[in-house]
Amino acid sequence: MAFRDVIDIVAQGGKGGDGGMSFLRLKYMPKGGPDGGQGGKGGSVFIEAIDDITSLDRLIGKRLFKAGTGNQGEGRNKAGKDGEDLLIQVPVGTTAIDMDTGEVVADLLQVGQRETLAKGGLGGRGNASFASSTRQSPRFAELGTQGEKRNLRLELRMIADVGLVGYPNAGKSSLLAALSNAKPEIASYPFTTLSPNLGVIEQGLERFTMADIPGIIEDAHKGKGLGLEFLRHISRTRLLVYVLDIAEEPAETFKSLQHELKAYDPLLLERSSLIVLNKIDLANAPEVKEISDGLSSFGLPVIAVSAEEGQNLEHLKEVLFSLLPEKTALEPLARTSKRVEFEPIRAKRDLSGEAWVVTGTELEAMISRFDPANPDAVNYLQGFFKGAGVYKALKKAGAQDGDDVIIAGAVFEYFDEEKTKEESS
Ligand SMILES: Nc1nc2c(ncn2[C@@H]2O[C@H](COP(=O)(O)OP(=O)(O)OP(=O)(O)O)[C@@H](O)[C@H]2O)c(=O)[nH]1
Ligand SMILES: [Mg+2]
Repeated sequence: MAFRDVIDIVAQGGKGGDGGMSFLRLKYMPKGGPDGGQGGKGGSVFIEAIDDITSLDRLIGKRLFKAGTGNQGEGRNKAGKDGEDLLIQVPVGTTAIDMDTGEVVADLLQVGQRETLAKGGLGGRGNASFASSTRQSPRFAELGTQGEKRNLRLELRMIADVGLVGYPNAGKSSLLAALSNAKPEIASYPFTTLSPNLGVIEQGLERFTMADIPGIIEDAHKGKGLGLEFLRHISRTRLLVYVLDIAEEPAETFKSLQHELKAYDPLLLERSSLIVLNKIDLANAPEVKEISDGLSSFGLPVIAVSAEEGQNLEHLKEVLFSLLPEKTALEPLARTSKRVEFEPIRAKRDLSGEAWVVTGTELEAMISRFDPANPDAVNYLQGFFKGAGVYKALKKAGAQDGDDVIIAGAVFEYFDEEKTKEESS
């Protein structure tokens, strides 16, 4: 079975529908008023944590997750239909990181939690919205805006209450299988487990989850073996269990495991922990006692069990329940917010020196919402330019009547403010 815990996707909100361009047509009213309705909103892309999956496998093979486009506004002031939302379902413990800004867009810690990955575009206003006493038949409408588009990395950190760590072959999967409902693969060779397994352990009404991860070996932190990249999955467990094979130098192994964990994240050593000494069926009682006592010197509780023969497992279960620290709310990853730089209006000569370029955040956004080839729309925009201070800025910079003005890629002609006023009335 494939197991993916990191996957890159593109989330794209749907484009908003354009505003409708329509005029009321009645039998005895050939020249009815404008009645183009609002364009529909573009659909958004959401991510949601659900209960019954434990990997990102379902998303393999798909890269673009695009929500539906909003429909154009219709006549009779009828709004266009909104675009359909798109829902991406992932396991609890998934984070979504914006690859371009580094922003943590979503950190899903609970079943049912839902966050927006990419917002849909806005619908444009229909021509009915642009009617005024001086403009009774607007022959233009506002365009819908593009939806947000984000390059995202989805990353899963399993959120298990208890995490099992140990050398390959120590019996981690056997322990998980013996204690929980999980059915991981178990075999007598190292690196049987290639991806984490998650199980649920129940006692009366209480329950907790337990995960095993691939075996860790010496120098894992230098990239040896498989273990290290999977340590991420135990980074949020509340209790760590060191699983040691009684026949494989348990004390040395324990020290080596702690060394590797520390190299990955020193805080892991401060986590509530215990030692499970496994495979006690391979030794006699005095040997088990001697080794257990020796391990006690590390200052952690030591429970001796046989996962295979079921020895002392009920006791281990009780200890696990008693040691599990209170469930505290998980700390969500820091959310750095995306900064939108706001640029005021500025006019300057373009590189060729033959035209003027006017920039400004609000201004550029406004232009993208109208068709520059539609004279009525341009007329409307010119009214907006005036209010926003574009003419003032151009005049101050030295623009002359008839000069070309480029705003967000669209070309307009400059006329002195006073003349423009006469024209538009
Ligand atoms: N005798 C004995 N053998 C055991 C016990 N627990 C596990 N084993 C055996 O040890 C071997 C490894 O067990 P696994 O549970 O696959 O070990 P693991 O730690 O998950 O190993 P990796 O997935 O490779 O890291 C298997 O052959 C098991 O049958 C035990 O209590 N006693
Ligand atoms: Mg295993």
